[in-house]
Amino acid sequence: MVNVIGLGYIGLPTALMLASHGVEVIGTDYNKTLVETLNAGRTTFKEDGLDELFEAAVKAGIKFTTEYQVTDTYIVSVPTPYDKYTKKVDPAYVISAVRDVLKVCPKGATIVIESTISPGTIDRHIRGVITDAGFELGKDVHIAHAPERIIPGNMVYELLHNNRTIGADEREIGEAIKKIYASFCGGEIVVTDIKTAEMTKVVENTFRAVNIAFANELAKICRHDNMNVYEIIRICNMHPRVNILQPGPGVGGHCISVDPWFLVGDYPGLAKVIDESMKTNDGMPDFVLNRVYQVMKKEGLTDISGVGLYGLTYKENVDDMRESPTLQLLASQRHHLAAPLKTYDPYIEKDVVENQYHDLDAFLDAVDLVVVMVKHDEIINNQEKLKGKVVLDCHNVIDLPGVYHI
Ligand code: SAJ
Repeated sequence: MVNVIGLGYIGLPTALMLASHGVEVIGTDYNKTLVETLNAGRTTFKEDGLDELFEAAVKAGIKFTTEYQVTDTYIVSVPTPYDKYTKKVDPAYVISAVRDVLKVCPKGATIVIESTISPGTIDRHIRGVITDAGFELGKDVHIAHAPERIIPGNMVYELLHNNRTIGADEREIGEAIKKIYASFCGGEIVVTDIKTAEMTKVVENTFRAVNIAFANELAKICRHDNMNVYEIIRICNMHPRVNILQPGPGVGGHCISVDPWFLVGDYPGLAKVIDESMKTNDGMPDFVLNRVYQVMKKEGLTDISGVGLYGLTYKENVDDMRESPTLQLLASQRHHLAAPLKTYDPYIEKDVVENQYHDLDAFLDAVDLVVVMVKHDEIINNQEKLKGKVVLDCHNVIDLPGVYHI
């Protein structure tokens, strides 16, 4: 039996996937309300295919509880925030989950850490917790790292098809864990050592962050000298060895806007390109705000309360707002303006900010200038509703005459 610890964005789909592919699974989370919701037959966030997967897993017998189980395999999938000052990973949740596992696990058990951690985290923070509790590593308890790589918005597909990496001290343990993941994962599963597995995960997200920062910097250069960044990137990407990502209003989510900082925090003075890239991406919401003022001036608009931000989530077609560029923009404009800008997002039903609308038409009626912060399908499919509005399209998805870009 596998005990999945942490039933959030990654732990829940992973537990469901295992259960619906014949592995006996119990999911544990210390959040009582979350466990109650799952036991009442409801999922806790929106994701394509998640409800169907949930149904299949429940049919297969998955259980949810707040209790840690006595078993031979644990998969720990708890948050790993970063410390905003030191830029280092904060392993507190992982440490406390491992401590709790050690209270119940039998001898010979394997603890798999799925949470993203910076290279050396297991050496520095986890091995000591295990030995301090009186367990001999590699004998009483085995440790492995199996970082997830799925993308929100396409999680179910990517769980089934992505390649995976498993880091372990002993080959046999790596192979045993590989077998468990291979129950559902059709991709290649590479077994390596723990530090390599830790580093590869962080490097993948850093690669994407640096590439997006490059695109954002190009957008700034092109804006400065009146060139079309989208056309330039499109043509450059026709070269067989060039693949530039897209500029945007900023980088959000809990991965690409966070993980690269681990390298900056751990290797200050070495991770220079990464440091600059993160600053470039973090500066994009302010760049958008400046662009809003430029557009207003050009259009003769004087009332900032007529500006509306379309989209609150960190990217399209998800309901996750962590580190969202729109929230970053609202936080930075708070100091300049009396009232926050108007916002609307079809995926956010709860009131999370002031001046938030819950209906697209009502939102559009209330504003003169629409800033497309998130390219949800809703706005792409309803772009005729933007006719007559001034539009600042931060993603180059609106095909109407006179649209402004970042
Ligand atoms: N973004 C751009 N330009 C682009 C692509 C994305 O500005 O061309 C922005 C998005 O709007 C968003 C942010 O970047 O704000 C991040 O979105 P994303 O879709 O690139 O990635 P995430 O954070 O949803 O998921 C990433 C994925 N990592 C990689 O693609 C290398 C995913 O595979 C990881 O599993 C996930 O991080 C994670 O959990 O680490």
